[in-house]
Amino acid sequence: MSAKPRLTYFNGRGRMEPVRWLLAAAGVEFDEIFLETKEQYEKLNKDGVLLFQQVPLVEIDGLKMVQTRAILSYIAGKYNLYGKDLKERAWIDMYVEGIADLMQMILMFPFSPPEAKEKNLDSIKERATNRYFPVFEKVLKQHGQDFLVGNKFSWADVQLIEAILAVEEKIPAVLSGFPQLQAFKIRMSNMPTIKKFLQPGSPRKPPPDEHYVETVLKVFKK
Ligand code: IBG
Repeated sequence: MSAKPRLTYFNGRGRMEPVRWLLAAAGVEFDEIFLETKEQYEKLNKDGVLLFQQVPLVEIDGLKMVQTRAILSYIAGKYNLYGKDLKERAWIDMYVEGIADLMQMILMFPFSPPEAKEKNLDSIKERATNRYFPVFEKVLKQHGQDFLVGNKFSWADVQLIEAILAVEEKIPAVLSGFPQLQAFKIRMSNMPTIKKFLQPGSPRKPPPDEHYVETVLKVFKK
């Protein structure tokens, strides 16, 4: 049996959360090291572990991987969540990148100043409702299948359920005009690996709080 992947990041969502989601959805257990201090981060750099002096870091199959997209596509390929051919892979990539653009707004939200929060929340709602969610509502309606691509569970499904739940946390009624996405959410939440990840005690991280924001700022303070 090969060793569990080892994830190094903050004890919070940030850029590592989609990696946690994808591993969990694939049914893969992992270990985590949490960055709490500047010294830990400096030591990783001194030891030459971080290719671009950045986390997330994922140690898997003897690789020390950085760059979130590279990490995710490696995991998607390894666990057969990346389509059956190049064209399916292209669709998965397009969906995943679109969702990542929406998630970028959510990632940055906890770091925005209090006076910008309302405007940023409105932007998230506007983009989710008018740009991103309609795409997935339409594709699910058109093909009538359970999953986004190739009638098979993929990385795109995992990213979408993560995004739906993250947007709903901020804007509870956001799915009201999207019946296909409501059904998709229920289907995905009932998949055994995802169901487990959504239960208390799983490695899924809670919404960002002040401690998380302070830790990130402290660790990267120049
Ligand atoms: N392209 C890289 C990736 O996708 O992995 C970017 C990685 C990145 O920005 N890492 C940050 C880092 O290590 C931590 S996540 N910074 C140190 C440096 O010197 O660049 C920071 C982040 C959070 C939340 I937390 C939202 C957006 C970024």
